Parts: sequence; C-alpha cells; structure tokens
Amino acid sequence: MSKNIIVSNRLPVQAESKDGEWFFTPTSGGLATGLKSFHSEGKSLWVGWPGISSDSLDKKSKRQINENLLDKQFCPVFLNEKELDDFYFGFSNKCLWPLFHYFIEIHKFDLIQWQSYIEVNQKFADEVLKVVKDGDKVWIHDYQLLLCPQMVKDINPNVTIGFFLHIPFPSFEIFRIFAKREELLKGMLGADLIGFHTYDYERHFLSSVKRILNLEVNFNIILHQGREIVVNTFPMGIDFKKFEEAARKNLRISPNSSALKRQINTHKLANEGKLILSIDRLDYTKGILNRLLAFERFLDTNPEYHDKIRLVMLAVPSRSKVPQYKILKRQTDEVVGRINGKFASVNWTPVWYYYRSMPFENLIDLYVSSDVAMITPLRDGMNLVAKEYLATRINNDGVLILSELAGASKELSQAISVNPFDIEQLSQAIKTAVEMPLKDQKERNIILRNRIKRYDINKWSSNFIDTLSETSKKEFTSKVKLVTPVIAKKIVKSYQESKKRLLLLDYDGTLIGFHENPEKVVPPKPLLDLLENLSSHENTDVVIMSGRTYTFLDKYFTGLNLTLVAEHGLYLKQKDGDWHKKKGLSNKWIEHLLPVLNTFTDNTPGTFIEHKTNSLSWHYRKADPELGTQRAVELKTVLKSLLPNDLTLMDGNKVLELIPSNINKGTSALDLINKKKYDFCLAAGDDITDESMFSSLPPRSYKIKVGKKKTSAKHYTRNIDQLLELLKLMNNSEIKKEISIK
Ligand code: GDG
Repeated sequence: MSKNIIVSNRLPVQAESKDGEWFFTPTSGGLATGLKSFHSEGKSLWVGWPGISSDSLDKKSKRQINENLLDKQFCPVFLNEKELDDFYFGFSNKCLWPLFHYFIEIHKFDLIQWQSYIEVNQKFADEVLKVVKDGDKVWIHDYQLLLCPQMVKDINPNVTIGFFLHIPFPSFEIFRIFAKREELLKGMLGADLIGFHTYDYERHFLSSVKRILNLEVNFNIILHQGREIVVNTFPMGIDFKKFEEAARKNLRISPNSSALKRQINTHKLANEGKLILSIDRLDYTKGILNRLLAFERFLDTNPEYHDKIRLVMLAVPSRSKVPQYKILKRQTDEVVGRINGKFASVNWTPVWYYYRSMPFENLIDLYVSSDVAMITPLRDGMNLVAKEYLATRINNDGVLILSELAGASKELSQAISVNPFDIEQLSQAIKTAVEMPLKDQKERNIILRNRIKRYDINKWSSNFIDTLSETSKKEFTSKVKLVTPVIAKKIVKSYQESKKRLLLLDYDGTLIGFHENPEKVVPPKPLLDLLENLSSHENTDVVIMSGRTYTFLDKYFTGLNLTLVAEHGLYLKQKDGDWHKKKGLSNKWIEHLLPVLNTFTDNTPGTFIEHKTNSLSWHYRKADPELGTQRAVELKTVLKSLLPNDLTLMDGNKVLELIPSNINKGTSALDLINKKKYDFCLAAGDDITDESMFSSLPPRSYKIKVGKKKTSAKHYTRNIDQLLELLKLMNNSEIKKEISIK
C-alpha cells in the first residue's frame, strides 16, 4: 500500500533526555499544529529534525531516538550545531524569512550559509529517497526546504511531489533582489503541485517564474522540463472540532479550574472588565510592538476604560539566537514596562505579558475568556491563531480584529479589518471591538465560524493530497506517452529493422534550446556530428525542418548530407541538390500588414519583427511576459480581421508568424514522404508549427513532441536532451549492427 511522506524542517516533537531516558514533547507553531492531525490519521511517515543538535548525541542516543521516533512514524534528520547555525538560524531565518515577509532591510545573504542550505536540503532529500517507494506521495513543507523538491525529482523522477509554502511568497519586485533567485525557483519546480495559502502568493510566484525563468505559464500550469507543474491556492484550516470541543469542556468546568482562569475571572468580575487577547511567537513579522502602541494610544484617548480593560499578551519564545529576535524581545519588554508604568493602579495592570509557551489547556483558557482577539501581524502567511480563537467562540460572541496583511484576512472578511501600520486605526478598532453590540458580534461570528468549520484542517490536507493524486494520475492516463526507456528501445528496434528511413527534425526548441539571440548561436559540434552520423546510415534520410532562413541553414548544415527545409517550407534543399523556392507566391500582403506589426512593436518594449522572404514574425519573448502575452492576444484579434485567405497566422512559442497558407511543414513533409517508400518515419518538434508535420505523417510513424504540451503527437520527451539521447541510441544501434555484420 502506498504512503504519504511529510517532509518539514522540524518534526512536531522535541527530543529531550532525562536521567538517560528520551522524552518527546509536542512542539507548537503553525505547521506542526496543522499537520499533526493529518499525520495521526492516515498512513504517513514524517521526515524532519527532532529538535536537538547531533553534536550532543553519541551513536547509542541516535539509535534510541531513531527507534523511539520510528514507532510514531517519524523519521529523524540529524543536524549538527554548525548546520543549525548556518542553515536554520542563518540562511532560513536571517535571509529567507525576512525577505519573504518584506523586511528587506533585515535580510542578509551569506554565501557560506547558502552552501549549508544546499547541503542540508540535500540531506533531507537523501532521507526521503531512502524511504520512498513507487506510488508514494511526498509532501514537502515550507521555506527551509525550497530546494528539496528538485533534489528528490532529480534522482527519482517517478515520485509524485507536492510542495506547500506556509509563509507569503513576495511580489516579484521583492523576490528579484534575492541573490540565488533562479536556484530557489528551480528547486521548487521539482514539485508536481505547488500550494500557497492565498491567490496573491500564487500570483506573485507565477510572475517570478515567468519573469525570472522565462517559462511558459498557462493559467496556473507551468511547463518546465517537459512536465506540467500545477500551482494552486489551499488556505490552511485548523482542527476546528478539537478547539470547539476543548472550549465546550472548558466552559463546563469551574471558573477556578486553573490559576490562570482564576486570575482572569477576578479581573473580569471585579471591573466588568474586558479582555483583549494577543498570541504569537515573538517575531517581528507579527506586529507586536505596533499592537502595544495602539493599546497605549487607546488608553491615552479613552480614560474611561482605565481599570476596565486588559491586554493579555502571550509571546512564545522563538529563534532567540537570531539578533533581530533579541532586539525585539528587549523592545517588547520596554514598551510593556512603559505602558504598565504609565497607567497601572493598585488594582489594575493594563498589560499581562507572558514570555513563554503555555500548555494547550491554558491556551483554551485564554481563548474562551477573551472578549476581543487582536491579531495584527505586519505580514503573515495565514495565521492560525485567528481561526482558533473563532473556533472556541461556541456562543458566537467575541470580536476578531485582524490585519489585512495576514493571509487569513482573505477568508475572514467579517472580522474588523485593519492596516497594522496605522496605529490610530488600530486604536479605533479596539474601541469598536469592545463596544460592539452582542447581536453584531454574533452575526459576524456565525458566518466566520461556518467558514472555518467547513474548510478545516482535514479538508485542507485532503484537498491538497487529492489534487496531488490527480496530477500524478493525469501523467499516467494522458494520451501522449512519455518516451520511456522501454519505448525508446522499441523505436530503436523498429529503426534497425526497417529498410528505408526518414527522420524529420525541427531545429529550435527540438535540437537546440532557446537563446536570447538565436541568430548568434552556432550549432554545437556534437549535434552536427550526430546528425552527420545518422545521415550516413544506409537508406536513411535526415531532414532539418526549420522556420529559420535558408542562409542560416546553408551556413551550418550544408556538407552534412542532410535535406534542409527553411522558412517553414518555402525553401527546400535536397541532400545532394541546390536550394529551391516554392513558386507563385506574392508578397503584396506584407505592405498591408507590416504597419500593424510596427504599431504593436512600438507600443510593446522588447518586441521585434523578423523579416523572412515570404513571411513576417512578431517576437515577444524579450518583452515583459504579462504585457507580451496580452499584446499578442490583441494583435491576433487585429490580424485575424485583416487576414487574406491565402495567409495563415501561426501562434508559436512567444512568436506570431504570418505565413502563406500553402507553406507549412506539413506540405513539405508530405512532398518528401511521397518521393520514396519509407517504412520508418520519425518526426520531432516542439511548437505549433510542427503540428502540421505530425498530421501529415502516415499512421505508423513516430511523432515526438519535445516538452509536454498540447499536441497531436503520440509521444513526448521531457526535454531536448532526452530526444538527443534517443537519436544517439538510434545512431549507436547502427554502429553495433555494422560491427556484428563484419
Ligand atoms: C507559520 C506561518 C501560518 C502558539 N502559542 C502556543 C501555541 N501556539 C500555536 C497556536 C497556533 C500556532 O502555534 C501558531 O500558528 P500561526 O499560524 O499563528 O503562526 P506561525 O507559527 O508563524 O506559522 C503562518 C502557519 O505557519 C501555518 O501555515 O499560518 O502564517 O508564519 O496553532 O495555537 N500552542 C501552545 N502553546 C502556546 O503557547 N500549545
């Protein structure tokens, strides 16, 4: 039976030893809380760091930890002190975390830490590769492991990989300043499904993929290395039932059941006081200082609330080795001290500040007793605390003040929405919240609670895993089949056994990759040798079917014993003949349509027109990808209304081409096929202009698309290299045959 493998930086438990025995205590934090229930339900293995430096562990301890954890289906990745410093505290939390949360002035890139990030990601990938079996699904999490998907895919391309980012993906203008931006994106693209909390993050990611990697993106699907990578939004939910039940139980038991509850109730009963709750890890992204300043402003401007209101602030210690967190701790202590010093009376301390983590039961005490929850991060991927607070409001009372910069705000639109940078607005929101009529509170909370009840953690994880399964199924059921080693063998065998063979090969995107300036790229020697060798096989015709000019083809391919087709079929040169141009073509249309193309070129920076003998091409690969695509759609509409019958508009890879209708690779291929009785035909091409070639081939031919795209071909290779491998196999098979005959 297949299993799911969860991979995250930390396991949801912390290993600790006492008197020679190992204990494993649960950790808090969004990812751990969220995935714990998914892990405990299904058949899954969880790969991650067990929370202790391996420097302090001898062989025996490691073995004991391993055994203990394996019982719980956890699989530890051991990290030493240096790795933790460089990979975790360093690169992940001094570089990626601030950058992805828009704190560019804090973010620091360090080459040594980057090296460590690569090595540790490889460590995780190796651990996954040890335990993964065919049919398993691997679900990799978060910003610490952005390179891991590609590292797993590189070694085992048959594994289905999902990746989920728990923090925001920043806009392109922020992401572009990151030194290793290509590497990070390519690392993520090893996954088959990439998930984000909100559509904004998805949009930002796709924009970076288009602009930085120049990849083709159709809606939410990225074409990369012959794979279709799906990108989608999965807003993470919480274990609603668990929080609701805990709240129900909490309200049933005595108000004095815990010291914390006793304290809270004394305040509430004595003053008919209101309680405002603030819970976060102590992190500069969470807006803790602004929240305190807003509370101070509220007390300054609303003296009638003195003695009657209290901010209970739970700040959970986090990454305290990173200097920025130490600074924040000091600042928080100072501001809390200042506010309490300024307003406190004998019976009243305005801010109750806890710098520690609390047991789950106490967390529930806080949730159920608070009249208002103030969740105002400066940036937050989602924020689960906001959802947990709502889940505990079983009587539908209570008010949520929520930052519009938390991912959760996209779903929780009935909360009081605030800009966390606007202290005045935050202070106003406190007043609105504490004075909100119960009826209003209930109306809002019924809608909010319904949403988070329906889309809970189970829905979230099953939605992600189901989408991942569909993605992998699509690969198996697709009509266009990947050229696997078995299929390659079959093609080679058929090549060997046939008597008259024809190979029709497109050039750009099929035999050679795309370049900024294609005109300047010389075909590499190994490619020319391979083509020459193939064409030297007995009874074998090798044809280059290109959209390039005949001067280009002439310059590099004459003398290799190849047949050459240039400008999509306008020019033909048989292997032992001269160039011939198709007759009877008028160029009159160029005068009419060129001004239209010129206007679009002027209005779209980066686009240019290529003039060929009988055709015009409008290239937009160097334009801004979004603007280019939009203008291409507009230009297509204009051209279609002006197009004469004998002219065809072809929509190629970032190029629109106007070509006389009787000129296409299909008619040229047909002319060639009809000349001789071929019993083996193979055509390979990568874009729309090659489709007519595929359609004109006899039924038993091999039609191969380079890259997995919409096509009438029967097979595809993931990339150019895979096609070249196949051609090399065909070449070698002939050499072997010659040797065995001799
Ligand atoms: C990251 C993203 C995204 C907190 N204090 C205690 C405690 N917690 C639990 C809460 C909640 C979790 O920790 C915190 O989750 P958040 O979502 O609020 O924040 P991050 O840790 O920053 O999480 C975030 C999340 O990943 C999921 O994708 O939402 O945007 O930054 O569940 O209840 N639990 C206990 N004691 C505490 O003192 N027991």
